[in-house]
Amino acid sequence: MMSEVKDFASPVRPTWCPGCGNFGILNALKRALANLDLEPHQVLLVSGIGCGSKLPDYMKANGFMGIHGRVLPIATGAKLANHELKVIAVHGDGDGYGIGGNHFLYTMRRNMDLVDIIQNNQVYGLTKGQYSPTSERGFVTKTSPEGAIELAVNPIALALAAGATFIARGFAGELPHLAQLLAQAIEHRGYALVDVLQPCVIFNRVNTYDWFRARLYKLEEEEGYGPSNREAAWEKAFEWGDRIPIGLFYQVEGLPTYEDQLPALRVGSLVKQGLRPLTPEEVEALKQEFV
Ligand SMILES: Cc1ncc(C[n+]2csc(CCOP(=O)(O)OP(=O)(O)O)c2C)c(N)n1
Ligand code: SF4
Repeated sequence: MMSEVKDFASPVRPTWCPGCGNFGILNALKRALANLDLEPHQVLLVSGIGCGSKLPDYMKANGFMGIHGRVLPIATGAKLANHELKVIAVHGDGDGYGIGGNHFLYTMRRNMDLVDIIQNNQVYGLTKGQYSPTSERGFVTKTSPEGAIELAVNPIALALAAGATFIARGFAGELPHLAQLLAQAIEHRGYALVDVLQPCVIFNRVNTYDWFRARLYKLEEEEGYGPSNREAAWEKAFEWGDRIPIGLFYQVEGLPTYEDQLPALRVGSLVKQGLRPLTPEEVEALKQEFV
């Protein structure tokens, strides 16, 4: 029997503000998983702390809500323990690109086989509206009345530079398109970034649904664009103004993942490897080696 969107429904009602872009991401993710005929027990959602990180509560699947910024180390550990799980990290731009920024770079370098969904609302939602790593320069908040000073992080360019093997950007207001991108990311073997433009209707009054709708276009509709050309992707990564691309920027298939190469996993994933206590002789041999 094929799985359905309702198989991923949770009885917990979201506490997100009405109109929050996270609803679109939640619905697109359920649709992507159902379209791939996956079942809740095959999926692990790992989140951190933030409005968006509440998502695992609102879906039926395995879930782990970690601490702010440490989503990718937890997702990595889970994947190494059981690489049959579809591991999906889901967290805000503050969590993923700010406090978790170094994990972001290192998970890409390793080509861990997991999906990294960033709920990119360009603001700290949960803590009530401070500017975030992706806030545009000059973005005014109560704690930055004269505007954000730093340059905004460019996740697509960072991902390209760090060697990510799947790099996409979606929009929370384009559900079928986002569901398709998420399905592609889940099917990709290796690290897959899906940066999702996610309007925060309370604390970001600049990057609204209307603001995005006036600017977004789809890469797949751009004549001559294909996701296998790194140089073309690099050029598109810097397009952020009157026109903003969404879709698959870049994908390279067939490269080995970290799990493929880790010697300890050659005989199978850790959950499949039997554990046994050391014999007294083995303990003695270890003592001789280290004492
Ligand atoms: C180590 C640590 N530092 C800071 C915080 C406070 N804090 C909680 S959520 C958050 C940022 C939320 O922004 P983002 O990650 O973009 O998620 P959003 O709420 O916008 O979905 C911060 C700074 C925390 N919980 N833990
Ligand atoms: S504060 Fe913003 S990100 Fe948080 S639930 Fe409300 S609209 Fe969504």
